[in-house]
Amino acid sequence: MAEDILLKIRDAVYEGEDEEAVELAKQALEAGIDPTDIIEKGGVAALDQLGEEFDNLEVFLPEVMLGGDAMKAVINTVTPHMEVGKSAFKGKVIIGTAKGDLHDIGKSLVGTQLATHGYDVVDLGVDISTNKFLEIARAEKADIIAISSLLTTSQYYMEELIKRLDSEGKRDEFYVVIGGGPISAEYAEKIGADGFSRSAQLAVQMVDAISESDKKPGEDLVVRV
Ligand code: B12
Repeated sequence: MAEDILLKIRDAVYEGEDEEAVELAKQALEAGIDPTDIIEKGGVAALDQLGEEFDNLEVFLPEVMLGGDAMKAVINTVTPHMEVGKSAFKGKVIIGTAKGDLHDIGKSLVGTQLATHGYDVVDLGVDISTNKFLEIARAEKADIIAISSLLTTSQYYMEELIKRLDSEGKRDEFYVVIGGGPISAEYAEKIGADGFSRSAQLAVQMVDAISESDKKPGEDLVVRV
């Protein structure tokens, strides 16, 4: 039963049928299916398939755009049903997608998961420059800067931000955590990030581990894949 609805959601997102996807997501919630499963097994699976087919020139940008819109509609439907963590305020996170990159679905999921697990999250949106990340993180007195990148051309800005902190002699000002399609643990280690994870759920575990450790920013890489 649950598998059936999730497969139908996956098909609706793949086809870019946002109204049908929302209707099915509501049915899934009523059937007691976990909102995270609806997002991951329903929507993300469809986007992964679209991404692969886009790569192979089997589908084109309009189809991917419609799929992305349907996914967002599903996320908007299910996120109000995610349980808010009962834990006390754990720290402030500034999150955004790197400069030149307009992909916001994964970034928003990470932000939502962190917010529902006790973090105070400021979501800056997409196409965020290094200057803007630092300016707002300083104004907000953030603990953690979280950067998402889905394009190999935008991932460089993660490195740029860490280099900037280093060159200002302020690497210990913020923990910097990163993620997104082309990002790997090796890349995170290479640029001296503090954390990397492969998914939004694992991002919570990774950021929790950072918050609970007594390491300073720049001292250790925490990976959850
Ligand atoms: C949907 C989509 C789009 C939509 C975006 C809609 C939106 N509002 O976001 C649209 C159609 C607009 C789009 C545009 C483009 N796209 Co696009 N897109 C995708 C697609 C199919 C899915 C991305 C997605 O949302 N996945 C679902 C989410 C949930 O997964 P995720 O982002 O990876 O996030 C998870 C983890 O990575 C992690 N995570 C993510 N961020 C962070 C951050 C932190 C701190 C942490 C800890 C973890 C974390 O947690 C998330 C949740 O579990 C991917 C293919 C793919 N499978 O990734 C291509 C893809 C990313 N796109 C691609 C390309 C090329 C483009 C375009 C350049 C196409 C074009 N010719 O115009 C443009 C770029 C526009 C721009 N300047 O950004 C390529 C990138 C290739 C590359 N390596 O550089 C991909 C890989 C497709 C492909 N196979 O070629 N795209």
